Amino acid sequence: MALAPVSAPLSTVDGFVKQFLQNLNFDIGVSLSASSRNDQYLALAGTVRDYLMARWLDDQRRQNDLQAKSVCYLSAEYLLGRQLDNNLLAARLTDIATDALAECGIRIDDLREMEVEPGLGNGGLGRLAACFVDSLATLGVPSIGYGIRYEYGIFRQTFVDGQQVEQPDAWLSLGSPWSFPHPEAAQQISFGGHTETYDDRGVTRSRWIPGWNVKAVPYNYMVPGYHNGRVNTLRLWRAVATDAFDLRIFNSGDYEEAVRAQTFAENISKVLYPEDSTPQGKELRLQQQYFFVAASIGDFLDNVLPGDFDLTNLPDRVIFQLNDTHPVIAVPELMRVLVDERGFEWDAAWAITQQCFAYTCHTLLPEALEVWSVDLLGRLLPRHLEIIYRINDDFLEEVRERFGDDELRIRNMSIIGEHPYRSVRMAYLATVAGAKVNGVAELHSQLLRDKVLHDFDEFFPEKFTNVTNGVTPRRFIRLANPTLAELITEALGAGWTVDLDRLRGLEAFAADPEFREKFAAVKAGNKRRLASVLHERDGLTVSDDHMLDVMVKRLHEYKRQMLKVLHIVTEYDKIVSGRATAADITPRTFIFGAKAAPGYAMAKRIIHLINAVGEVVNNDPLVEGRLKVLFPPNYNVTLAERVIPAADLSEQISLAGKEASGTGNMKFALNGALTVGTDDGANVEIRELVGDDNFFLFGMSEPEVEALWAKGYKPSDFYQSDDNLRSAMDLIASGAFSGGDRSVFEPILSNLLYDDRFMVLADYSSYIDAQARVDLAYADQDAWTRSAILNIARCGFFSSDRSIKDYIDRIWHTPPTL
Ligand code: 26W
Repeated sequence: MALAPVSAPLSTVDGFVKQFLQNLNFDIGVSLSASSRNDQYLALAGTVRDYLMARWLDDQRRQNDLQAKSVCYLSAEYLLGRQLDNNLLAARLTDIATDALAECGIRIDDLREMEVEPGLGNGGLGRLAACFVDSLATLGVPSIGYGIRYEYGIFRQTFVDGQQVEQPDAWLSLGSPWSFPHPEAAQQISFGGHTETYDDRGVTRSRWIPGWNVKAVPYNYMVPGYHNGRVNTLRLWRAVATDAFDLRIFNSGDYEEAVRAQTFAENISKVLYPEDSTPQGKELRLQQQYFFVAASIGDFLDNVLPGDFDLTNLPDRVIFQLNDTHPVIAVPELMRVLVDERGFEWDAAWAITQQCFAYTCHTLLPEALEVWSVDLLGRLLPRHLEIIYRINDDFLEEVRERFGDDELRIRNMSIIGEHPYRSVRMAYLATVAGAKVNGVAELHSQLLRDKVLHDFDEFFPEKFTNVTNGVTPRRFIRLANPTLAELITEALGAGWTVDLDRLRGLEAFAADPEFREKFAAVKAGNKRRLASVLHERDGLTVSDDHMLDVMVKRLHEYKRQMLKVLHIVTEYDKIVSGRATAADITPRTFIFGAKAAPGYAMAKRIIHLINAVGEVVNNDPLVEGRLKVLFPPNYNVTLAERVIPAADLSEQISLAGKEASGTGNMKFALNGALTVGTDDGANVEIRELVGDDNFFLFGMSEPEVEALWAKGYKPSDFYQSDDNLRSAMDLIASGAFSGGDRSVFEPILSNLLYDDRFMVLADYSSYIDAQARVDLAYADQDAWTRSAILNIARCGFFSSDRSIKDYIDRIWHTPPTL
């Protein structure tokens, strides 16, 4: 039976006011006059939630009835950003809510500011997962996102004397109106203990006798599709102590021990690991990984599938998409459930498992590929280790059959590595077990096949495919850039938000002077908006008449923030050395946003240097305010939504062959910034689409990088032979940015001169040339605007809707059920 249409009155201003006041009075327990902004925010969120609720329940029931094949997206990270505006937009409630609150004497903008974004991810991979759940709901694909409800998300970054200091992100402390805990649907998750064999009517079987367990409690988040009445579910797990465990200890009278045990259990979902490239091999992280995938698989089998389901047909009902290696322990977990708990023969279970997983790789850096020491894995998950060994034995047997006793090949392909210690290579396990393996941009997928997983590509070439990343146009155009969205709708009509290829229609408008003028006004408005945000948030000043040159992304040496620093110092150096006057320099504001992993010393030093350069350049009267370096702390999704629409120039300057895809690059292009970039990741595809005239390409290509390594790269040769470079580095070395202290940034400089793994010095002169072309192009504002519009018109391909359709066609085969 369909639910009563409780939502009907909510789609009127009067109905909305009533429900809002009702929530304020009865859920929050305050009168309007006594309510705080946070109370009002919570009541508003509750009202939006009420509106979506009927659809959500309806959807769950419909999906249940349909029994269609579902995607279970397994991701340790979801970098969601604020929910209020997104949910208002999806439900078409923005105007109604704005008016309703105005009737109550409340400015909705003030309430928007109350929301603390759930920062449950590090960077690109986590944000991609958030874009994907948005597209899955908008396209109407049966799907569940599974992950971890960290109590503390990515740290809040502050600067003290220019250096990064991390603060805990207590995002739940003022309430969490978007989620619903379901303690009754908890899963019990076990760890530790040992395995034993036993005789099952003449067959020897293994079983796991765990040492301890915790409860996984699901928190459900609504994921509304855009204007389609769909509401999908994101299910994030929280760890709590099991009752039995508690009781036993309480009864023994050891209160302290009971509290300790509880804390121990709850630690599992306490905090997001802030590393985003160098896995530390920490036990708690492996606990997190197993905790959430075991809960998710258990949930799907117990609660989503009907009770009498024959698991032989599991591949018809589900595909588990592994977002990088973080959830790969799901592979032996499904095998354990099938073999140990459901009585399947090994081969039958393996045949099922191999069809139920697919793996997305998000990196090319060898040090980012996760491995777990056999020691640790065997201690925490002894049965899983046995299963991994068996998978590996069977696999290597097949390799032998095909290639003979090629021991080198066998060693290279083994899921178990031996050096420097015995370990499980999670990427290899995922590749062997997965039906498909994909990279996240054309170049990246090619390099995976040619290099990182070359032997596997030879062994099963049909597994490998590409799905180029995408970003959701709902959040990154509609919400982030409402004036641009209006201009596009004015030009093209509605509909482009869910069919981004229609942006092509803007090509014709790029030639229209009136449209260009309107576009320029939109950009100028976005710059003013950013200026006011940065002023209020950080006391920073953005001048109206500067080019905004933006580099926002995690701080990592391969992304080469140092190349950007060297460009800035070169410009400054020209002025202080008298090689140029301020008047010769195109006025630019450089904006950085970047968090460094707390244990990544070099990255933190580079942050310090950026702040130090800003301090000097911004205050030197010789510069006459024509160069500004701004580094607002704590770059996050909320700030991204303000920075990206205001940008003129997007910095995508990683060493070719290192950035798997990038997704910031897409967001900037779709908001009409031009890119200065290397031939890396998805930059390659952006450039192909927008054309060379509308993209500033520089630097070595990936084959050129390889060739230079092969020949022998000597960074000091570049330092010696390039006067600008030498002078800029010497200026830093002189202590000019460190109060005369030459030691502060010395480690950065010697790293560049003697190590320079990411070839900053080799690409420097090409980068400086590209920036000169940028200046030249920017001098013709009208031509620049035309290029900006063409960037938007030609980048519709980068909608995450297209990515999801590619996943459906190439990997999932799960048609939408709209
Ligand atoms: C601690 C271990 C670890 C290692 C890698 C944690 C997280 C990672 C991620 C894979 C890092 C990441 O976010 N990768 C980025 O994924 C994006 C989405 O595909 C790509 O666009 C970026 O190029 C890639 O760096």
